[in-house]
This record gives sequence, structure tokens and C-alpha cells, in this order.
Amino acid sequence: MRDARRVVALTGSGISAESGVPTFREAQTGLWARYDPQDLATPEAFARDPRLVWEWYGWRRELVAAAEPNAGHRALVELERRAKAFVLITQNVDGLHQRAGNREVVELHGNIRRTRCSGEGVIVDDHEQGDGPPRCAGCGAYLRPDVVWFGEMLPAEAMRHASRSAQSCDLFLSIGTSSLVYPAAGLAHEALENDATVVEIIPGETTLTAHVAYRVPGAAGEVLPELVT
Ligand code: BV8
Repeated sequence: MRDARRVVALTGSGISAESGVPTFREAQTGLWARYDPQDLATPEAFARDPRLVWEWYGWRRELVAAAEPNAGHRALVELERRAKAFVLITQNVDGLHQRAGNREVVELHGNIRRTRCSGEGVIVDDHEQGDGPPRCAGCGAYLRPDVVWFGEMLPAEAMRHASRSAQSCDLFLSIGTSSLVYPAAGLAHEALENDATVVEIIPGETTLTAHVAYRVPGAAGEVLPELVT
């Protein structure tokens, strides 16, 4: 990694697992065990049952608020400091990379700590806490988490920046992601098509594994500090 000139890291929920934030497809605990996150993280679910979806995000927000960045997050802060050029792209919505100290984080799927009006799209910082989603004081539409749901477009500028970075890097790290969700999962293939070395850091195999130069099996919090220092 020392002589890589342009490094890109793409992270998924696996990097936050050691901070106590359940990975996206891991069996959810307690009340939420019987729900498939993929069914809840959709505009249709929110339209059908806004209170259920709002409460699911409230539960996740509490988990995120109680979480601390782990050694994996901190290793990427060190990598940003050391690498000649470094771009951190995340699918995660927990804001832990920013809390660890990364200065520039490309958030492809939004951020659970932000709330926006589902009508006007503006970010709403303060709203009353009640059961079920509050309504926008301006237009009366429900407020919603500022995340990208399945079936929704990713933020155009973030995706453009991510794709350009993947196409021009010489080292692409895929960290803690099952590489199932598109278009984010396509970034590693864009790096491969441009002759970058792709390294996957993940405990098990994924659909990407067969295509990468190296897979480093293990937890991000253990592997990354070794790789970066
Ligand atoms: C879109 C926010 C236009 C919400 C999320 C082709 C092109 C474009 C779209 C599609 C396509 N094919 C299908 C689609 C539709 C869909 C999609 O990809 N579906 C998949 C499931 C097939 N994509 C979309 O809808 C996207 N929108 O493209 O719009 C469009 C729409 C429809 C049709 C065509 C075009 C929007 C996708 C964004 C959805 N929102 N999150 C929220 O969080 O509530 S995605 C969600 O999944 C999270 O953000 C999460 O980060 C992301 C990816 O999951 P992972 O992070 O990989 O998590 P997972 O649990 O799967 O894996 C974790 C891994 O970590 C595991 O392998 C585990 O072993 C490992 N691990 C565990 N512990 C550790 C570890 N690794 C390291 N260290 C550890 N300690």
C-alpha cells in the first residue's frame, strides 16, 4: 500500500460491525428480527406504514448514537493522512467515518442522522419527537430519514465523484461489503476495468471475490491497522 499513488476505499456496513452497529443484512435483533431491512428501506414501505419505518430508523439512530468508531475507521483516517491521494466512499449511513476524523467522505446512501422533508427535500434540523414521523412545518409532508431507499436514485454528484475516483485509482479497497447493492457494487468493477489493484477485506467470500487480486480474510478492525501502518 505504501507505493500506491491514488487509493480509493469503499466501505459497507461490515466496517461498523465492531462498533456494535448491526450489518445491513445481519439478523436484526429484538423487535426488528422479523423484518427484512430490504423491505423496510423503501418508499413503498414508508408510504404503507410511515410509523413502522420511522420507528425502525429511530431504533437504528439510537444504535448509531451509542456507537464509537473502531480501529478500522481509525486506520482509514491514518490512510487519508498518509496516501498521496485518497478518496473514502461509503455506503454506510452511520456517520462513523466522519466521527473517526476522515475529512472527506463520499456518502452514497445518505446519513441516518439527517432528516429531510419528504415533500420539499430540504434538511430539517429540529423537529418534535413523537411516535411516528413528524410533519414538515412548511408543507405538512412527513419528515423522513435523509437516506437513499431501494428504488431511489443515489445523489448524482456523490455517484459521479465515486465513479471518477474508481476509474482513476491504482488501488481500490473494498471493505466490509457483500457487494450486492448497485450501483455502489459496480465501483470495484470500474476500478478493475481501469487496471487498478482491487483488494477485498471481508471475513467470508462475496460475489466480488472471484474478480479481485487479493482477498484479506478477517475483520476490518483487525486487518486495516495492519495494512495501513
Ligand atoms: C438505484 C440506505 C435507480 C438505507 C441502502 C443495477 C443498477 C442499479 C440499481 C439496481 C441494479 N440492480 C438492482 C438494483 C436495485 C437496487 C439493488 O441494488 N438491489 C440489490 C439488493 C440487488 N439498487 C437500488 O435500488 C439503488 N437505487 O439504483 O436507483 C434504480 C432503481 C431500481 C432499478 C434500477 C435502477 C439504491 C440502493 C441504496 C439502498 N439503500 N442504504 C438504509 O440504510 O436504511 S443500501 C444498504 O445496503 C446499506 O447502505 C448497506 O451499506 C448497503 C450494502 O450492504 P452492505 O454494506 O454490503 O451490508 P451487508 O450486510 O450486505 O454486508 C456486510 C458485509 O460485511 C458482509 O459480507 C459481512 O460478512 C461483512 N462483515 C461483517 N463483519 C465484518 C465484516 N467485514 C469486515 N469487518 C467486519 N468486522
